[in-house]
Amino acid sequence: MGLYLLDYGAGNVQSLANSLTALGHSFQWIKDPADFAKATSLIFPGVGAFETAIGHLVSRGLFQPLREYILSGRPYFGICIGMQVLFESSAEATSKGLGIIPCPIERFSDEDKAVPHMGWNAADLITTQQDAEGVNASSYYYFVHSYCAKYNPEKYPEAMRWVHSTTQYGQEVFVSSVRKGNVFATQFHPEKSGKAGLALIDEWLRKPESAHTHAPSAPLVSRPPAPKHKLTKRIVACMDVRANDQGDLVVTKGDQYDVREKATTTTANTAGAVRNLGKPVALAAKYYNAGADELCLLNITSFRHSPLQDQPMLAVVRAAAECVFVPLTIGGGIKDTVDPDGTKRPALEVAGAYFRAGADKVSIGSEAVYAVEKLRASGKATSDGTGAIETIAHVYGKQAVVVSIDPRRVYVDPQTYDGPYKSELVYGKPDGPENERGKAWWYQCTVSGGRETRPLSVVELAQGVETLGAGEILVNSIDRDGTGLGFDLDLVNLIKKSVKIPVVASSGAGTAQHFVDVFQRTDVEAALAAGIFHREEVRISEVKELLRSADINVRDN
Ligand code: 1PR
Repeated sequence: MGLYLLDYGAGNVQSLANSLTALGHSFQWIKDPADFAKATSLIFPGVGAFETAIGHLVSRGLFQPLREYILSGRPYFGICIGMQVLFESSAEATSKGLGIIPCPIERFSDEDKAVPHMGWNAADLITTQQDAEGVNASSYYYFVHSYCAKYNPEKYPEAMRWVHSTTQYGQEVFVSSVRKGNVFATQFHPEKSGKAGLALIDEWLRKPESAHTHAPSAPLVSRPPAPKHKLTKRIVACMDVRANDQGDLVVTKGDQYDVREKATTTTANTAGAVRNLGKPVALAAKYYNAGADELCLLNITSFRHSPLQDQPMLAVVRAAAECVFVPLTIGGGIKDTVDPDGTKRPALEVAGAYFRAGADKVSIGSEAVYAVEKLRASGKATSDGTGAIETIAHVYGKQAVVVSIDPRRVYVDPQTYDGPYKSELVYGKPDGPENERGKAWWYQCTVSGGRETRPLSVVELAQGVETLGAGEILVNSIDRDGTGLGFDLDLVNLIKKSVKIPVVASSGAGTAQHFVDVFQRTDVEAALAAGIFHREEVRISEVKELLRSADINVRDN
């Protein structure tokens, strides 16, 4: 008897398990239908695609037992897809949901905003007359979804009696949590919502099970409470990871992607060595506690070997996920690989290993370039669906797939240039940096960490990966990497204006002001830095303090 977790085998449930362990709660896993009878309370952390979730529940004989458990009146806590399956259906899938809440799940409009809704937003209680269930209107919670239950009391009055909180994204108000009888479920991920989310999980678990069985229906209100917040801007701390010359995995940092110490800046015995800025797990924990909204671990030499053979990287992810309760993105080597013994490893299997280790998103670099080149060469509008982006997005949801772009500027003489990508040219300003004056440039894609340029522009790559199903784009810049000169705002704007999915600006941050600049002068949802955080030149709290003073919405720790 006791608390059980339901894992349908296609999502990062490890994060929830890590949260419960960190909070001191024991639990068991539902492994087959008979286990439901032993559960006196159940948490279903659903990550990924609705179709995949329903498909796995049905194929494992868990779908009906789940419905029977919920209808038995025992406490149920659903998370993300674990909330959406309570509804009748989803526009994301042909499969039906449990139909316990009589209304459909629909897709966000992307007319006025990026989709998926990815980041930290508030959850506004529909009434303060009821038990808040740990939902704190002044906290921020992590959302990552393209579909939602839209708040619509006129069309779905019975369903809206389940509403516990609503959230506004763009011009749309949707149901961010439901609570009625023995059911409590959140669209956001409390296990990835830092201290506020952990407090919510802990509150639900510390209550006696009898306290979770008779939650009253919500009042039907024509308009939900005025949202107090909007989506915050995200600050991402990035750790470029590789083995140093002694074979230890270290956090390194490139200077325009060159990670080796220069003779001029170090003592003779470290000249040429791989820069060592610390241990990955220790730095991940440090940045989580310092208020980073997301962490990114990039295995920058993974192109040399199969990441599944690279057990140290999986061990780093597993260890980091045990002490970090905000989203964790893992990049490097997410592609079809062949092990030294000839075993083929599809990208989906490589990604699955990282998700099971506790990653929330995987970042694809080189493979995305090749996939878009292949798509463009086919002359078709869509691919054959067998590539890394498509297969991972299909199983884990597009929000789990980030594409990391490694562009390098190609300078041309604007007076005489007659080459490709004229529409993407950026022109140097007379009062701009000396190396830009009188010149123009476009941005060329590279693979293998900038070691090889490819016949593809960043706009072609960005729009190509959006077509293939990527959920977010990480825009690096080889020219700005490690320079401290600030983000390449021309590059960031060029990409942000060419896609409808969220974009993360990266490379070049040197001061807190650079974060204000990128959020004031582009529409990116997030900004990433590495060197200034590793070298402790700027603290994350200082960045957020300056952003708040510029009236830019950011999450408190
Ligand atoms: O091609 O799918 O195996 O992925 C490889 C991944 O490793 C890609 O995401 C690629 O960007 C990254 N990578 C490869 N080589 C390097 C290198 O530095 N030699 N890291 C590298 C690139 C870019 C950012 C960096 C920001 C912020 N790093 O991650 O952290 O530029 O730096 P800053 O704030 O110090 O300026 P695949």
